[in-house]
Amino acid sequence: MPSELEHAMESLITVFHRYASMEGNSNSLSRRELKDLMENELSGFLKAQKDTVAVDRIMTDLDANGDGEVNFEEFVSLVVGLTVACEQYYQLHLKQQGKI
Ligand SMILES: [Ca+2]
Ligand SMILES: [Ca+2]
Repeated sequence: MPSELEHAMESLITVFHRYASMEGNSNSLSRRELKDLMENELSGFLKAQKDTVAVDRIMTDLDANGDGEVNFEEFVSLVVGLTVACEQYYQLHLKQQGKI
């Protein structure tokens, strides 16, 4: 049975490929696939990002190799960035509760 962390890594891979295989290249996210993924899988964390302009900006930011698509490596940098932001928020929350 996979550990909690291994399970999280597996989920990242599964979710990425579920959306990446919807159209075109099945190993990368098109603009529309990225938009669907963000709307369905990151709606709690990205409430303010639902407009198309924000999706376009995120797409451009993520597309490190400039091919107009987001591959797994580029996608992971989004998840890492969000996770770091969440962890900072989590620390702040603990501090406010006087736990650290
Ligand atoms: Ca695709
Ligand atoms: Ca790319």
